[in-house]
Amino acid sequence: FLEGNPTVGIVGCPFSGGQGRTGVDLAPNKLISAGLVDQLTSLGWEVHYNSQEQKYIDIPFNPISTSSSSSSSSSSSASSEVKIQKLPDEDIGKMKKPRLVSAVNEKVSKEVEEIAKKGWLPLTLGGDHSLAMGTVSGTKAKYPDACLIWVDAHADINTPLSTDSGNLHGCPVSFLLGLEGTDVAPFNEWLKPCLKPEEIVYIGLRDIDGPEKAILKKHGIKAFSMHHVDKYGIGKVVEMALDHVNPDRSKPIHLSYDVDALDPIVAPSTGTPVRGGLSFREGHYITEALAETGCLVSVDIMEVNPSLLDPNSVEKTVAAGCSLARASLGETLL
Ligand code: 4U7
Ligand code: MN
Ligand code: MN
Ligand code: MN
Repeated sequence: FLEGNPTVGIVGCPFSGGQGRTGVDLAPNKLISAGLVDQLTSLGWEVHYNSQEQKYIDIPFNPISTSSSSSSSSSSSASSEVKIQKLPDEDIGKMKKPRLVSAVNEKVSKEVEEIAKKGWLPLTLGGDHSLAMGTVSGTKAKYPDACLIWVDAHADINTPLSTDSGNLHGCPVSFLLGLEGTDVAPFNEWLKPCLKPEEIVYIGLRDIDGPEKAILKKHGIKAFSMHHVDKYGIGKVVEMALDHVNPDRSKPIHLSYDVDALDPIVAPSTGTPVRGGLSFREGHYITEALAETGCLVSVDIMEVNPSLLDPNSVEKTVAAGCSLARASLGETLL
């Protein structure tokens, strides 16, 4: 599906507004500092940065604060592009930071669409997983028949009505599907339902809210939990997952990978760790097998949080993020 020489456009998204912990916004820079660009270049990819700034494509974010007090622009991040726009961002219903999450995702969607339309593979580095509203809708704009493989401990399918936490990183899938309660401003000003229930499959689930279970059941959404990984083994699970969303291996695939799918021993520095996760090899097998299909057109690596736990934990998690990205882009063991 890609065109010309294999080319990847890295979309760095230093964004944490979809959940309550800061630090997940530091991940793109950490992954890049760990050498990801050279690693992908060594695999034979042409790697694209923002052409002017000679760095990866870094979406300018506008933190919208609820406080109306004076703006002490904490320019601790290296980005010169971050504009501080102090607008009120009150909760809408249960949704926290809806305007910020919506505005950022609209930008991400356009960026991913633009990269995909060049025939390149967008590699989005989160940031929290609310960003998948943007990445998946951007991929779908270029490839309307793309299927979605969601690797996560969580289903991220809460709706604005079902969410308990109000954190939008737990809701992106419901917006993509257009479930009840998602046709709501400001999201509906740009995000149209673009995914059918039969076009998504989950791998790695083990922490699903009650209402989410009901939603999965109601819409007949295919999910392979850790129970299935134990029962069938990861090889069979990936095969069954592909048979469901991509039986002829003829459709483009978007992979949205939340590193909390991995066991916390493998990827400890993430905001919502859940024990009993994928081993290092199981986690990487998924990306290797998807790369082998030749159908991967867009990849997200989400929820690395370099500010959590000790330096050793951070290093492990960042290294896992890089190796998952490499394996997704075709790195093999032999
Ligand atoms: B992640 C949760 F309640 N379901 O909605 C929620 F358990 O992107 C967690 O997968 C969401 O890390 C986790 O807040 C979102 C919670
Ligand atoms: Mn998760
Ligand atoms: Mn997630
Ligand atoms: Mn998480």
